[in-house]
Formats: sequence, structure tokens, C-alpha cells
Amino acid sequence: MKQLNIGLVGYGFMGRTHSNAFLQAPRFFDLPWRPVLKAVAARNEERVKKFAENWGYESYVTDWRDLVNRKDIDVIDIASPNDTHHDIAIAAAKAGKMVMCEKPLGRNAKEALAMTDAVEKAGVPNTVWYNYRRVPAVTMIKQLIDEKKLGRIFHYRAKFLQDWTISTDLPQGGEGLWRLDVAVAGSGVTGDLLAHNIDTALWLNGPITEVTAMTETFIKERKHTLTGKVEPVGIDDASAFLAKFANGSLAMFEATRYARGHKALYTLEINGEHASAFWDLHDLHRIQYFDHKDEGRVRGWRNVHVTDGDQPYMKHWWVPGLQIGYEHTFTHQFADFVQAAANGKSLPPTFRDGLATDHVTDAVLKSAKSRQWETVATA
Ligand code: SOE
Repeated sequence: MKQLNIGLVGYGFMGRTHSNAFLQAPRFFDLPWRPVLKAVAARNEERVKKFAENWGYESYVTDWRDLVNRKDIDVIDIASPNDTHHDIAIAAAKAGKMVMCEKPLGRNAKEALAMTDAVEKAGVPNTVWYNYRRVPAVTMIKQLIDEKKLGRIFHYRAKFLQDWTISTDLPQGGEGLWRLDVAVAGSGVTGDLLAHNIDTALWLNGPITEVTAMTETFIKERKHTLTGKVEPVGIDDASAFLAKFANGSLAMFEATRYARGHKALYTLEINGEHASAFWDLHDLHRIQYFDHKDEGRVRGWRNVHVTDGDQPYMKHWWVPGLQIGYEHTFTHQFADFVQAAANGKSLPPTFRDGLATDHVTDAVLKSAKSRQWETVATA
């Protein structure tokens, strides 16, 4: 069987989720290629060595440039901070490698466009790790929409709430806290959390045409881990926007890292003329589903436990009723990527899909500044 030699960049939270997926996917899915954890790149030698040993990478390097040009690597997986995505993806594409990239694709649509052009010009299979599309319950909502069970869509509602940056003592920048440093992250919750909400929304409900937004930075200065100085905070701590979809439906989106008590509350709801569906990441294996076509006397919200073999992805796992979790979404995406790549194809969300999300987040940030409705560019 042909090997798929993987070169991973980054050993943080996402480096772990992806490595776990590379190891699990061939055990649970029938893959056309055998994934091989060939090498990992990260700057801190002691830590990258330990990471390589822990996850079973054959080798490690301390500069990603040494990875992208290696002949024994087929796919470059970018799991490093946002400010590195652009250069690594373009170099990898130029070297003819397939590319998988963490979200958001670029720090802004300009970066994402250059990355998209690069992979498309090189003709290399690509994907962006918007993993929540592959929660079985979310994939099932997509199936129900595609089967026209919801009918014409009127409303879309999504939020992503966290509370881990409320402390004024929390510094910005450096490992683990680069999400608070605008130079590295590109934006705050708009690119980090709303981007997830937007990717799923575009997938489920089609293009967003215009937005009107507000953002706020609650803590204006934080000590920078790398400089040791107190510096202005450039990220948005909270972001909310109204949107119009090309299909005529209306939407509300909200994300924050200041919602005390909420750790990763991603919820979405979609209301159609026949049916509505609701999903909550904290209860990720269930969908709440209301179908107006049910007989009136017993009509009501159904609580569907998405764990059965005829529900998306579940036949690959345990037995009906036994649920799976967060890490499986990455395994699903990687398994789907290998299938697509073996057929010479990219896997949605492709870089072009990632660009579409960056166009929306750019428009959100622009609208928050202009206080006007802003048109979303097409990818
Ligand atoms: C932020 O806290 C974060 O880790 C995001 O960066 C991830 O994309 C999201 O899935 C969970 O929250």
C-alpha cells in the first residue's frame, strides 16, 4: 500500500489533535494510503524531540523550511500559529506538497487569497481544519438540509462563547497566548471563534452577502510575554454581527471570551419553513429537531442521539448508543482527506472555502470600524 508521508509543523494543542487523527484514522477507516508520521517541525528542540517521541514521529527538525523541501514528505500539515500559515502553505505548495492548514486560513483574506492561489496553481490537494463540520450531528444537519427536509430557510443563529481571557493579569503573546497578540493571530474572537461559526454556516446555508458588526476590546493593555512590557491589546475580545445570506435568510452571530461560565459553547440553530434544527458543542452527539410535518398531537422537539450506524461516521466506531467526542472530528476530516487526495482531489473545506470565511471575517471587522453594513467579497 502506498504511504502518505506526513510532515507536521507545530506541536501545540492542534499538533496533538492532528497527530491523534493520523494515528487513529487507519485503525477505524479503510484508507487507500497508509499514513506515516515522518517528521515534525517546531522551534524548541527539547520539546519537539519529546513530542516526536511521544507521538511516534520518525524524525524532527527545528525549522519548517527543512521540512517542506524534503523529498520523503508528501503532505505538509500546518498546526502552528496563524502568522506562519501564509509562508509555510505557499512554500509547501511550490514544493509540490499537499497541504492541510489549521483555521483560520490566513490572518486576513489577502493572505488567504495568496495561499489559495498557490495551492490551486500547484494543483495540490488541500483542506482547512474547520473540524466542527465533521461532528456526526452537524454532518447530519447538513444531510437534512440537502434533502430539503427543512424547506426554505428563514433564520440562522450561531454563537461561540468562552471565558478564559477575563483576568486582567493574563499576558498576551508567546506560546499558548499568541491568540491574544494581534500581530500573530490577525484578530481576536472574530478569526478564532466566529470563523468556526461562519465556516459551518456557509456550508449549511450558502454564501453570506453582507454583514453589520460590533466588536469590543474589554482589556485594553496587557503585558507581552515576549517583550515583558505592557502593550496595547489589538484583538477583539467580543464580536457580534447580523448577516444576510444569498438565499434570503437572516442571521445573528456572536463570539466572546468573556462569557463567565462558558468554556466552548458553540451552538447553532437553523429555522426552515418545515423544520428547525439545533446543535450544541457541549452536548455534541445530539441534535434537537422539530418537524412541523409530524402529526399535530405528538408534534414537538425531538432529541436525537446521533450514535447509530446509519448516522454520519458512526458505523466506523462502537455500537449504537455509545458516543464519540471532539477528537473524532479531526479523525473524520483526516480520513476524508486521504480518500479525496488519493483521487487527486481537495477536501472541503478547501483553501477556497477557507478564503470565503476570511472574506466574511474581514467584512465583520471592517463593519465594526465603519459602523456600516459591509458587502462580503466572493471567494
Ligand atoms: C480557542 O480557545 C480555541 O482553542 C480555538 O482556537 C479552537 O479553534 C476552538 O475549536 C476551541 O477554542
